[in-house]
Amino acid sequence: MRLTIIHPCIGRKPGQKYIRTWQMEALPAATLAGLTPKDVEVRFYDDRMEMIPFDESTDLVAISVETYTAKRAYQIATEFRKRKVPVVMGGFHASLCPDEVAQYAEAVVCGEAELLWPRVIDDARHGRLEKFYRQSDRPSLAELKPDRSIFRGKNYLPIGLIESGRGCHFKCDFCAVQTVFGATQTRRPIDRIVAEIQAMKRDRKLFFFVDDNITSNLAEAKEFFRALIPLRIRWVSQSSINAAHDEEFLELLVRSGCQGVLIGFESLNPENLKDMNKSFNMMRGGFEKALANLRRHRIRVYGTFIFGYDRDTVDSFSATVKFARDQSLYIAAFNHLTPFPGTPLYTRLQREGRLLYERWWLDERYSYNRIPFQPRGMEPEALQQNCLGARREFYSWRSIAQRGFAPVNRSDWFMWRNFYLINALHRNDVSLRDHYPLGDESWQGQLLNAN
Ligand code: B12
Repeated sequence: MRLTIIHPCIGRKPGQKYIRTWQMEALPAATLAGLTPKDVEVRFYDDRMEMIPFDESTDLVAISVETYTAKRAYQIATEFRKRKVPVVMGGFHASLCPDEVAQYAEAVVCGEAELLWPRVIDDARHGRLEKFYRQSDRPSLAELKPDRSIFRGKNYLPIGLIESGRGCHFKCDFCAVQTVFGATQTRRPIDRIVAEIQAMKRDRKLFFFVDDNITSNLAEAKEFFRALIPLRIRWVSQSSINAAHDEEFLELLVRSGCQGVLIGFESLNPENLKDMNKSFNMMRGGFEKALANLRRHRIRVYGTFIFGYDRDTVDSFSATVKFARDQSLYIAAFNHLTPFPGTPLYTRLQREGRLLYERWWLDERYSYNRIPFQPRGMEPEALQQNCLGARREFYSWRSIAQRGFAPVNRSDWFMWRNFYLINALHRNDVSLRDHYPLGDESWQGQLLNAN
């Protein structure tokens, strides 16, 4: 049996290559390949960087779908299904909108694939695919063995992506992770992660633990960091702010090789944080105290901010950028609020009649960075333009030079050199994705309905 795994891109402008800035290995594809029985011949195509050979013969196609990549995924599915090849879709969007995804696939996997995938393969082998495969509780991650051989010959950034845990116990109203994982976290056995790192260490200068929140369980995270110390690696991850108030934790972070953490600050306005169910961000002295602690330990911060919550006005932007500059953030993201389907936020905006496009991810009028809802404190256009303005200001040469000079950002030679590279890339990216199409604009025809 031959299986073709596809990682779709967000979209493409006619005759142009996809934006190539942040191309990291597609871990969902490697995870799926690792779960596939060994007698199945696996091929993998990354739509972000190569053409998909639709005419190559195969028995089953597996596509990962996120909300932003849904339209493109359905185009790809249509191409294969026109050629009579059955398509299975899974991933976050498939878990959030199974009925929509089912219109374009023979089978949909809702939730995590660890226990379901061998059954899907067996059913496909025997020509008896079911429409839905649902995983309701959380499977163990103990046997997780991503098969990275599928990446051979592809030109990814030399960053090792590894999962140490999956899910987060917080319930932020905009986050799809809480919807899919029910605000729970599962973790992998430490010895398995260590073995995976050992095997990858030679050709990776930096590791990225892609956990939704590596500090969701502080006690287990500490134990994990202790095991990382002897490996002498450099790593980055995503964390909630509570970790920045725990001295033992911060010491372990540094000793284990942590170079930086992404923290979702989201908003400087406590009322906004309350609305998004993220008041814990203000704990123990709030952002300033947390950032001072992180700086003291030389942990760099990728701060992410969201604009468009109900208390935001056009004045919120400059105050936030000033804060990000004053705090010498290594990098920062200034994004508009996005209502992902299935989230409490989406339901609220829908109930309040504030969605400008019901299913923005499929709407012909929608493109990347367009505001899909009606904000309260400004017009959608002002929200979009001010997000762009915030990025421009934060990634101005003046701001880059100023932040690059901060002790926290230049304390490690490797990270200091990369500071300029990464900031220059972000500067270049400021408006690159603006009005980028969802789906391949040059794709012709109708999406083929599977129902
Ligand atoms: C790492 C990461 C990134 C990296 C990408 C790295 C890369 N390889 O290119 C970076 C930082 C660049 C990134 C960017 C973005 N990301 Co991101 N990212 C993640 C994160 C944290 C981990 C992804 C991962 O590798 N997980 C490990 C794999 C193994 O898990 P998995 O994808 O869930 O797969 C399992 C199942 O879903 C299922 N499955 C997945 N695919 C398939 C396919 C088939 C056929 C089957 C059967 C099963 C299946 O099986 C797997 C094993 O159980 C996820 C959160 C998460 N927990 O997944 C967010 C997440 C995927 N990202 C998200 C978003 C929104 C974005 C951005 C749009 C953010 C932004 N504003 O710019 C961008 C652009 C994304 C894009 N498509 O281009 C959202 C997507 C929400 C949604 N509704 O689609 C998520 C879920 C985070 C969130 N809090 O909501 N991201």
